[in-house]
Amino acid sequence: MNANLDRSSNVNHLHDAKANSSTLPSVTVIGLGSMGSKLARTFLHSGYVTTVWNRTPEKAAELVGLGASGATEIADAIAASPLLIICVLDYDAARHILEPMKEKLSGKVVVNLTTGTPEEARTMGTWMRNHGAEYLDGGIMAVPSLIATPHAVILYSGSKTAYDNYKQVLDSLGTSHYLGSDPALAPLNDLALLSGMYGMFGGFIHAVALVGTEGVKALDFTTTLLMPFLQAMMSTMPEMAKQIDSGDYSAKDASLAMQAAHDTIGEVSRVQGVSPETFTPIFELMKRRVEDGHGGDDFASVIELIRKRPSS
Ligand code: FVH
Repeated sequence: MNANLDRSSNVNHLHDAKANSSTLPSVTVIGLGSMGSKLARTFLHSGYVTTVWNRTPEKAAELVGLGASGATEIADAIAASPLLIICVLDYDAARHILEPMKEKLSGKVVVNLTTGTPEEARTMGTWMRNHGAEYLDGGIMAVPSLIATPHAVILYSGSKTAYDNYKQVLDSLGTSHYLGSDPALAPLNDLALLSGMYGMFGGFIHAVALVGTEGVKALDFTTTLLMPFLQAMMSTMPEMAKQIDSGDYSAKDASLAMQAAHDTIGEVSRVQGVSPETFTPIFELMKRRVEDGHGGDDFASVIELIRKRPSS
């Protein structure tokens, strides 16, 4: 990937986009899978002149019917708008589409909403800058049906200028969060949020399986007991987060030694015929922390067994 810096044209274009607030900027959406199609429909609905392109052109037909311009060639799609939104399967697909177009990217703002790794985002950001484009990486924390509602949280990182200039356009998709200038931050936070979600879902299916052995209906248990309980437990998270930030884990209510004294959850699960395999990993970490002499700590100190501190 060759360097081809052309910052001046970027800056001019970005100033134009912000200055002329009475004219809505036009948008190109590249990738019309379930998510890309919904993004394009949202831009159209919000009044933006929208151009669309997809590897399989048939997927553009419905959007063209709704008023989008369907580009046959990717080069035409890129030329059509100052703002390019790309949302395809993965970064390999994004590179496959954009690499042959590198000479056409100068002066564009590229917002990549494809899911990827922090390293892929950083590499893509450098490549874009080297070709004169402003780059924002994005992580969509929502399914297509939530797009255009406040529940669609979308994380952005990369060019702050691009974010500030196109925030209004991006806000039409949901609730935007800008996380910083390093493009890696959006995918890192995206994956961290998903990890939190899967941890919670793992606990959910274990809990429901456990009470299900005695005929308790999943829905009753979930709405009446589990959700209120988890909400109460979630309210303790800021305190745990403070402990993690400060490194002071002194137990206030419930020590690790007390919590890890007996594997009652694992034992009862086995007696009831339920596999404890979603619960066991966290319990093993709690026990290890106690064995290492930190039984007087709160739960949050378990992070010391898995964390890597940022290099200063
Ligand atoms: N859908 C969702 O709920 C999630 C929510 C969170 C974020 N993701 C990410 O969004 C990216 C796109 O997801 P999608 O749901 O739109 O995915 P598909 O419906 O499978 O569409 C895939 C599009 O990618 C195109 N594509 C795939 N490979 C290539 C390639 N080699 N060259 C060019 N385009 C390619 C595909 O084109 P086609 O098959 O229609 O020709 C679709 O446009 C994704 O990163 C999610 O993780 C969505």
